[in-house]
Amino acid sequence: MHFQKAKLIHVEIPLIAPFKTSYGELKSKDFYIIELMNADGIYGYGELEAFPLPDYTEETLETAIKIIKQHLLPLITQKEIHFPEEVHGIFNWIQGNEMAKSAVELAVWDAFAKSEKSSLARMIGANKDFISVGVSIGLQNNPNDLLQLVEQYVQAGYQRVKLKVAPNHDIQYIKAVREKFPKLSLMADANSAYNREDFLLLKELDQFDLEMIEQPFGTKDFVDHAWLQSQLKTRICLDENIRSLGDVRQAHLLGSCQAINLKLARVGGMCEALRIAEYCAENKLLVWCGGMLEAGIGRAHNIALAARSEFEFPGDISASNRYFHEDIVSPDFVLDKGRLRVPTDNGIGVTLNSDVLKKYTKSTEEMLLNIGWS
Ligand code: OSB
Ligand code: MG
Repeated sequence: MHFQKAKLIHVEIPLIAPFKTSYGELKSKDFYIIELMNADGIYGYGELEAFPLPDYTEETLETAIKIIKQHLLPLITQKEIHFPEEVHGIFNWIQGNEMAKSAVELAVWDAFAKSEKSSLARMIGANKDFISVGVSIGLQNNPNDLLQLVEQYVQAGYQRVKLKVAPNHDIQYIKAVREKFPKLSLMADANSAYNREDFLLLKELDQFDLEMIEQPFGTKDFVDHAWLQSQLKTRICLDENIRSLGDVRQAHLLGSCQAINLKLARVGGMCEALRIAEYCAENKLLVWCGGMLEAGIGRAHNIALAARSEFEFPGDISASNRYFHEDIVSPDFVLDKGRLRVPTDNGIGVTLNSDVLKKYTKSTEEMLLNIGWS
């Protein structure tokens, strides 16, 4: 496949409610859509999920878009691409920059699925028609506000609830939710807000029958996580630590966790994500699909991945209306008995909604590949 044209569309959609974590607060989803066109006029779409600030990982929207323009897009035009799996190898000499790589790689996957007249899900060997989904709730100002939100999402049918936690925003909140919802599939995500000195606090969290505690310690730490896992009966899940299959192997062999939050954007795209999912299944590590507050393009990619058989635990892949008043794709994703339907149309199975897109587009750049920027 020869790619001839790329378009970078900078979009910002307001979130229905601010999303607060131990890193800070997000009020909108600020992102880029990467549109590729090949010589047959087939389009492929990817979404750049890097955040404005280098807090969750070191990439930012600014650094990632620069890497995409200067290095990644020129690379995919230098030779014919026969399979989407080739892209990961072509990008391999570039260190890090997983979110930039993922945005471009996933656009290539979409284009290949469309040219083979297959849905992306079927193309990657995913057979589910529906996926079970959960919801991730940001830090709240008091336990009552949190209880109201949990109630609302449980009523809507979400099959699992994740609560963000941070020092002074933990025991009291988790306890309140657990008391009101004794049977709810519940978990906590700390976004690396704790360290070894907080052990007694984390030990206290062990009593609430949580599915797992996600990323309690630093984003590069495997050793203290292994020590903590040996002290707790609750599973530890790693998120920020996991940038490649190598990281998953290290975590597994050291005993740093029993579960992996797998995000396409954080591991550089589909090729690495599939390797990780297979490794987890072979090694009895629980693997599930995480989220980055994706808009419609990124959400569609996540759903294709989560439709594979390795993903039994409900992902952080909520319906469009959990995040936005209106999404940039049609159709948007609607909750159906706590599940989302896996699109069956070709490629990612959704199309850009040009009216909505126009409303939230900040800028557009077009690049004729091999020729330059216009
Ligand atoms: O830690 O999983 C996380 C959102 C942005 C950055 C990091 C995380 C999250 C979420 C939201 O938890 C998941 C989602 O609903 O997209
Ligand atoms: Mg997380």
